[in-house]
Amino acid sequence: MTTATAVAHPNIALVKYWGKADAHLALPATGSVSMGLDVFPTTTTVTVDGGAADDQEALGPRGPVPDRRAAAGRPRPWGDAFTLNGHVAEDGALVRVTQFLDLVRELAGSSARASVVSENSVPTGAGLASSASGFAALATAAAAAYGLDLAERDLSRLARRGSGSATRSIPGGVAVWHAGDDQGSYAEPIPAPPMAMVVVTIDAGPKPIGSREAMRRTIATSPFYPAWVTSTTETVGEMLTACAAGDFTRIGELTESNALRMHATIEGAFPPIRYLNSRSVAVFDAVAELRAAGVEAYATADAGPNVVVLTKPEDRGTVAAALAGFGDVIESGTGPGAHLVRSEDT
Ligand code: 2P0
Repeated sequence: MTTATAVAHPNIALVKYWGKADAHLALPATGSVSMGLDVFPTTTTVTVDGGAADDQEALGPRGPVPDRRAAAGRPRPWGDAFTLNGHVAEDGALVRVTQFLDLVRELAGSSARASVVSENSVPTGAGLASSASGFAALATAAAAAYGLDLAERDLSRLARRGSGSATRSIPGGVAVWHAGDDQGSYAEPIPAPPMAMVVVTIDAGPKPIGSREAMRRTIATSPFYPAWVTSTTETVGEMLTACAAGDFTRIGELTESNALRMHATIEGAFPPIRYLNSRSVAVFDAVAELRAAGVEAYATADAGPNVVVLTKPEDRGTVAAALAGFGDVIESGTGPGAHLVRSEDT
């Protein structure tokens, strides 16, 4: 058996990804730019059954293999196993992991099944990109466990197939995810000034509509979507220029503007989708007040009510103290890329 363990962190987009050009290949409609966090890591261990040439003939943790024809077209109950935060996953979550592992097996020329054990400290489903750290860690661990030696660029392309935002959690730090074709759509680190974030968790419960479905509805029904694609493409270029120049103020202004444009576009869907609630808006107001008082802080929010505030490392304590009344407040610096912490044949 081969076992590999990887750690990955979430990232928060400064310029958002919202909408796919190709759902099968997980190609985004636009580029995006993010900062990787150093909090909320996901640790994932993938163990591959080595010996069996045809894994479906092997005995697994769930017992002997049933008649494979009877299960044709259904998730393989004797196939991969996935445990998330101590709970055995079934149905949707297991299917998504199995489909991802199928891609890895295709690259590796393997038919061996795998056991995946993941500990995710992101509040799952709360709009804090749990799928980003989740699929970045899974891609890194699974590639190693199946014996693939992928360059960072190809690992980020692989992670992309699991979840779009996971592409950017492979390099970590400040990263750009390029729009493009399958070969050209990957993430890479970019130079940027020192930055920090303060995560204000207003609600850690599951969101009413997942981002994948919400993206589809936005594309299909929001009259603002074409303008989102045009303006975000421009904003990516402006953000890359601001990052290269070390212009924190410009980075912050572009970040807050792009987040509000994304939410406006989503709110334009029919039936409407609204992720921000009144407490989220109150945090945006408080951040504006901080700026008026001379503290450089800029708000952003993903597919949920929680607000993340971009600030300078020296101001993160001040910002966290000012926002403590709005919810759980966690400070983060710029985090590392996804990395292996263990890989061995047993
Ligand atoms: C982002 N979000 O750029 C944007 C901003 C949420 C709001 O990427 O369908 O879970 O798996 O590619 O990556 C969340 O969407 O979607 C996301 P899929 P994903 O971070």
